[in-house]
Amino acid sequence: MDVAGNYSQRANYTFYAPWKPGIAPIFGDTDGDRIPDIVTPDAAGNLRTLSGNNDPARAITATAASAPRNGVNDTTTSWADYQITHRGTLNEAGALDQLIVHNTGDASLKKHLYLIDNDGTGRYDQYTKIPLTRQKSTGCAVVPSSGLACPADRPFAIDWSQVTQVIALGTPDGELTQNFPATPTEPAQTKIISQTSLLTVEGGRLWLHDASELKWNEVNSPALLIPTAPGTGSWDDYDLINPGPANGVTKTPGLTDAWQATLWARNRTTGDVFAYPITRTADGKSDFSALTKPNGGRLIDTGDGLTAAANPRIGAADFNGDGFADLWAINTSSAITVFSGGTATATPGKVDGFTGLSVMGDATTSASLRSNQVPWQCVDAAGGPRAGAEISVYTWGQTKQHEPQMRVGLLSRRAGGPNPEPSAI
Ligand SMILES: [Ca+2]
Ligand SMILES: [Ca+2]
Repeated sequence: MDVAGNYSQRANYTFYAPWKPGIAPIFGDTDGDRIPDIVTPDAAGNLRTLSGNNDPARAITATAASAPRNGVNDTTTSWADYQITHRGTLNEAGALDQLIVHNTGDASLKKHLYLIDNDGTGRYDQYTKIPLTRQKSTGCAVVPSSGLACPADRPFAIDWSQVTQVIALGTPDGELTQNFPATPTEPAQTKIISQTSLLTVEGGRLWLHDASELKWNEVNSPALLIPTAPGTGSWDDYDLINPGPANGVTKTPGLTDAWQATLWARNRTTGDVFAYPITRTADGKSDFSALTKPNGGRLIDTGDGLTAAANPRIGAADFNGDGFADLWAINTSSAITVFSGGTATATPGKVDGFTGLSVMGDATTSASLRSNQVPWQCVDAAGGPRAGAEISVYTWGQTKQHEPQMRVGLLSRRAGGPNPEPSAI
């Protein structure tokens, strides 16, 4: 990031920096540089890891051929056929994110939900893919203020084939790290000790899959339905987003403060983004009431053209480390834009809207370069990313740059109130 707060994707070679014991891990980080990453397939089906100081030349972190396949004879399936999500781990020894991936097309592969372990250096093609066990029983999540009862009839497929979306939600109870003292064999270190839960959409409904309390790298049983209130729409019309804790700290008398995960969702048609905070009951249970109404979220972004058609890939993480989750989107030209999350009420960690946008670069192989001395100019492929494109210098605002407009200083419009002053963030 430059002095003006702009993100950029640098083309200089940065040598690889694995996670160091003693350095507090960051949720969303896959390679140990303490910056969250975007892990996404490129046009060739390789898996690429993109972050603020990423070197595009070495960004492939799993080859196309390493994607989960049915057998050695299948040479066509690649990471491009998978939905990919990450935030923390399904074990208690984590420092770097695991991936959870689900095939989007192949009928046989869709039956499996795979955990892809990080090799400790950010690569995802070194270890055996772990198929997560589908639960045999179901129940309901706690939704006390929704007025909804747990339906007796809870259709639940015998495998993962009905999953149309999956996110690593983060930890509903609150994300935690812990310092571990040195042992005779290991130095002192800080680890993530909270496990991520998974959230799936199946038949338009939300299912919560907590991490197993008995076995690492497994999901808990029963699977928990989050019932949908009648007349509030279908989750099929939204894309789930996992910002981690984005609603500030939860304070409950007699209980430890908690940074509970929040769900965001993008309306696929309008592009509006909504927040659905997970809260806590007086007796300490995670309360999912806000997730019972797809159309009842709190509007946190509108007017940015983030429709599914224009920006097929969307997600969130705190890229600049200011404690507020940021929103990222990749458009149909593979340009990555980041919107910085901020608060309108001076509440630490609670995201009410977004300011400006920054172009990180290109999600395939090219990169846009910007000087931190001349932040209003950049170098990029002329006419958009394509093989053999000439390189030109652009001033932000020219129509041929990937993202021609650049809004600065305003939180996005929010529901139910005026725009806050720019100084609010
Ligand atoms: Ca990283
Ligand atoms: Ca941020």
